[in-house]
Amino acid sequence: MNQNLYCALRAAFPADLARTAVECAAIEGAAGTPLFYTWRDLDRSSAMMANLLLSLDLPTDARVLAHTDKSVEALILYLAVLRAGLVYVPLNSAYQASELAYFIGNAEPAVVVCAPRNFGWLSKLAFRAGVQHVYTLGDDRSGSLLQRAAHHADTQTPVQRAVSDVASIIYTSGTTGRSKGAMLSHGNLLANAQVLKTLWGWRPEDEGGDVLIHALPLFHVHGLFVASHGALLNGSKMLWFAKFDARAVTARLPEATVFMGVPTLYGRLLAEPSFNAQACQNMRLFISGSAPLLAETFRQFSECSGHAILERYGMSETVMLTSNPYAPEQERVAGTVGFALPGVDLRVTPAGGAHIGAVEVRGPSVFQGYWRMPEQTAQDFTADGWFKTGDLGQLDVSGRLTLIGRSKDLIITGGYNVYPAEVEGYLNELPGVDESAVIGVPHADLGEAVVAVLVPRAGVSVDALACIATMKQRIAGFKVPKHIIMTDHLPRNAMGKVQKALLRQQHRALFAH
Ligand code: MCA
Repeated sequence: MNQNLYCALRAAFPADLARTAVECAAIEGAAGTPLFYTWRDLDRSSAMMANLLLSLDLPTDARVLAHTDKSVEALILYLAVLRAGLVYVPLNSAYQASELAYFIGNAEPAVVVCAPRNFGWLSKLAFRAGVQHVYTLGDDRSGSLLQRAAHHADTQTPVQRAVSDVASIIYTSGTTGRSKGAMLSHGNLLANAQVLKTLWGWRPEDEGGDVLIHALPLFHVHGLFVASHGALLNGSKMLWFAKFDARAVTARLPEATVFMGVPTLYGRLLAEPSFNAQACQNMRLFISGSAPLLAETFRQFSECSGHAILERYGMSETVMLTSNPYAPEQERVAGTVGFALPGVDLRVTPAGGAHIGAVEVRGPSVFQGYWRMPEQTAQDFTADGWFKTGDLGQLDVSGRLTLIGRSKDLIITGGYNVYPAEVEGYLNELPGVDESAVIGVPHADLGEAVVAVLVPRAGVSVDALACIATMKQRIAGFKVPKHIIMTDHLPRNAMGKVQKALLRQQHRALFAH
């Protein structure tokens, strides 16, 4: 039996392929009228793109790297790579040349698909690295990928794939500063999508069906797998937003039933004057993840919308692991991430007798390892095969998990992971900088904001704003410190390790206003 994930998704398409699969919601002031894609469009277009990819005679595990703006065509490209049996490697569209150079060097893709505006520098970088094919894909249905695919047949039988064959590589930054490619298989993704479909009560058409508001980026697990697979595997329509806009999303809530977001999005909905219980009357489920949801946000949202947000927990390496209960009679407890999904084994291994310990997991959606990093992979699994998440947590007697912190140096800002070591590496290369420490401090909108404490070389003056401006030209904006504090030394413990907890404490009120 063909375990290609596309087969399972295609089997869930509605019988009437002429129905709308995706409706692009226009954001106020945006040009053009909303666009509609039918299920037949998804199937035909992904077949044409798959046939284009297959015409290139690529090796079976060839990687297709996508660095594009969010669009339905980018989603169709993902489906095409699945059905062509190749490996999809999505990258944050905010990444710049130095970051792309690393990813292309590490993933060694056979194909790169990029936004037309980046073709100049990115194609040079790609061809120099030995990439054979570079196509462009705009967010306005422009680009060479679509032009070339248009010449190919609109039917294609998904290439035979086994459960353990890699379907996608999701880069998740490493605490040592260099990203690691988490290899997720067709089986990993399908197992998780099937469990969530049941657990979150996705409704069949004859029970009213569902409409998902999709306002997340497509280059992470949350938007690409948890949200898109949820709708696709249920044959449900998506109301599609190229980027989150609280007012525009609120205006469409009355037509929808499910929304997934990071806590920042919930904070912004609460700040939107038109957002209220009436707008949410048709909704049945609001899900939050990717970053901790403040209990205060949970409470305010409940009061304002009449809905208790369902918080869940997952990782790029494991897809979803735990969820607060869906059933109304079971309590969703703010500040907790609920219970292990069916099929997921989860344990907390306390260190030194404390109740808090390292969260370790096993299960069908735990990844196949890090791309070309066997040692790192081995380090991140216990001898008895449990994956070490790097998160610290506490299980109560009922098995409900509360995440308490992280054993790794990580900042989650607006739902994006930022690893201080990577940012420190770039800061320390700036002229006049002796060393730096990057920390996360509380931020009302982003949850945590990236902040740097920087030590200039003796006798050298360094301008903080100039450092930020330079960093913005080198790395993705979300990683760039929102603020840089100059100091003459960094606090260190007896082992000489920078005391980041102390710095976080000292600067925790930086964005308090
Ligand atoms: C944008 N900026 C940010 C962030 N996003 N700064 C810090 N953190 C961020 N997350 C900066 C930009 O660099 C820019 O800076 C300015 O904000 C405006 O950029 P814009 O793109 O307009 O920002 P936005 O539209 O306000 O975006 C904020 C956002 C976005 C909507 C919260 O970050 C977002 O969609 N986050 C979701 C991320 C996500 O999907 N996470 C899932 C990964 P300047 O103006 O200075 O140039 S985690 C995951 O998948 C796991 C497995 C899980 O469990 O879900």
